[in-house]
Amino acid sequence: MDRNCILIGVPVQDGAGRLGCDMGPSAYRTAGLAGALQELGFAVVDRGNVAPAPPSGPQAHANPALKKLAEIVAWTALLSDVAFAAGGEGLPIFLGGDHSLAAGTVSGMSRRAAEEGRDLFVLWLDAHPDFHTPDTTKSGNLHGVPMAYATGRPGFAGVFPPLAVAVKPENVCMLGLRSVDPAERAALAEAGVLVHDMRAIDEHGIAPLLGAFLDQVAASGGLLHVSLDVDFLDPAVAPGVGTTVPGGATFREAHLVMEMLHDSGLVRSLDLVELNPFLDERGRTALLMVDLAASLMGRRVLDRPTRSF
Ligand code: B3U
Ligand code: MN
Ligand code: MN
Repeated sequence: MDRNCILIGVPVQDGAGRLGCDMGPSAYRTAGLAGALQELGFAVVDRGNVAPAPPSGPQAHANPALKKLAEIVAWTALLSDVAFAAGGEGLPIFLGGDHSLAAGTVSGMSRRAAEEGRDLFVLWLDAHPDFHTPDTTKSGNLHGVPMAYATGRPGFAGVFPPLAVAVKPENVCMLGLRSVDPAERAALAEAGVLVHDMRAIDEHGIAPLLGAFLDQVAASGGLLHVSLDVDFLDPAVAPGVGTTVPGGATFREAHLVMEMLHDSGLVRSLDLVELNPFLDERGRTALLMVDLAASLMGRRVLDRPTRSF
């Protein structure tokens, strides 16, 4: 694991259905992310927040439901370049912001992997697959499309920035799904994405499912990007998110995932997304996300501070 950690604030909220994700980067800073990483021995640079140039006007599309298309296209173009560059300098942690930011971070990291002659693998920790295209989304919220974009699904040409290097769908593992729209279900099956929904986690336990994927990444010499959506977690432990879905990962399952990721030594970049501080309770979701990031970066369970609320 790279010892240089680069924090990049991405206050995008135009991809989500409600306001508030733009406060996410501040909440992670207030919850002490940089200090937690420094305690683990990382050199941490906080680059502050990034912002794209405002789009010159609305962008037309046949789907009238689409919201803020021009804005999300601008974020995607910017973040793809930012991720490509930062991925060559250290381990970037993208502080969201809504999940639309992953269209940029995953595509940028995929280009970075190709530059190194390797494949990008993506671990997608989310209640949702975010596998809509601009044509299939009914809500029109573009945080529902980033993985379809990054894997080169049809429907993005001439709408989103051209993709330099598509992620191979078989290199993507989605863990924790429990809210999948019919069009996404069909597209996931057609593309051949590895999907472990909550039922699979209940039946088999999260460790063997994740372990098999990590073995696959290691065997192929790939580079791993982790995208953690707050709603991967059960809303009982992580209420600070706009799209709560019951039946999510427990505190213990989430920490185990992070600890296994740390032990694998494979992680090259991380998204922390969908935190909505306006909906949080006394910062508990922000603090939990910081604790999970610290687990991923090597904090051991016995070193974890006890939190009370
Ligand atoms: N699939 C639904 C719901 C959703 C996706 N991502 C989030 N919610 N966070 C949609 O709107 O596309
Ligand atoms: Mn998501
Ligand atoms: Mn989600």
